[in-house]
Amino acid sequence: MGKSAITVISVPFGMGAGRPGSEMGPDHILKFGLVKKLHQLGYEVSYDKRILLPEHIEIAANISSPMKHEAEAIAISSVLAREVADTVRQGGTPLILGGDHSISMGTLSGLTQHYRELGVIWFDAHSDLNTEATSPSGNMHGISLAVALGLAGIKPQEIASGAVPIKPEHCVIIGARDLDRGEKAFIRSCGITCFTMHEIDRLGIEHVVNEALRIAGDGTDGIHLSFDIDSVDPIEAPGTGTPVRGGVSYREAHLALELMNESGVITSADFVEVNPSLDHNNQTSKLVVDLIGSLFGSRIL
Ligand code: 5AB
Ligand code: MN
Ligand code: MN
Ligand code: MN
Repeated sequence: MGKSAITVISVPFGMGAGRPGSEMGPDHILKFGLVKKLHQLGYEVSYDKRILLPEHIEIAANISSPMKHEAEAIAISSVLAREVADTVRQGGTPLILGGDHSISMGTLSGLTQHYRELGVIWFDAHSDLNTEATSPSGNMHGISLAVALGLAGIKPQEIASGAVPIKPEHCVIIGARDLDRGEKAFIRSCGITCFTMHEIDRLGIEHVVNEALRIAGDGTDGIHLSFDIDSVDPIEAPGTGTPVRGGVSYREAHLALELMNESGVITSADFVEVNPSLDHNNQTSKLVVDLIGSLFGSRIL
């Protein structure tokens, strides 16, 4: 990432997840020294933006939808999309702190107003490619990537009028190890690249990340990193609502983000799914601060 100003956007929203707590994520990540770290790395940082649910939302969104809190997730995402689009227009680098992963519907709908051919790296134990028809849980954080790709009933244009869908060939998932049946079918048929834990084990994280950067950068005008903390092994990141064993290690996660920094092609990021109420001694919030540091150029030596 270049040394442009970073605009941190807090999104204390957790209604898209199956259990409460991720709405406390942004305040914890800020409390454990994120701004200081970014300042030390030489960035100008603004961090006073907080996205809250509008008082009146159109609950009428879709009365027959099987999804829980759909209207709320769409409403918060619409506000976030506007803020992200404004940030990009003003030349800032958006760094969004969640919140559950449903908020990335807003991040991506904001970004595509500017980046019409956006590449996306989705770092996650899951693929978040369910639709209203395939979701086993009804939780909005499990359909956000499908929405961004235009594969779900909710369309990016409903979240922000100028938004366009992400193209599947510009989208790379890294770290997957818990995929539902409908998600597997989508991945096989629609042209998304998915590096599961199996590929990380076999090829190594360096190769996987370099490939991801190549694919997400091929014919695109920007690359967004969507980092779900449940990609990291629960031994290192217990503070998350949908932990899955067998995740990327502490060093693999750092190396991945260091490589993304070195590449200089990442244009925005969101870090989501930190749930402080499930954390052990705040280790997950602290880990996220350090991981964001790596993405923005922190080095051991
Ligand atoms: B997360 C599950 N696939 O749809 C579903 O944490 C889990 O944003 C989704 O990746 C996990 O409910 C969503 C079973
Ligand atoms: Mn996710
Ligand atoms: Mn996940
Ligand atoms: Mn999760």
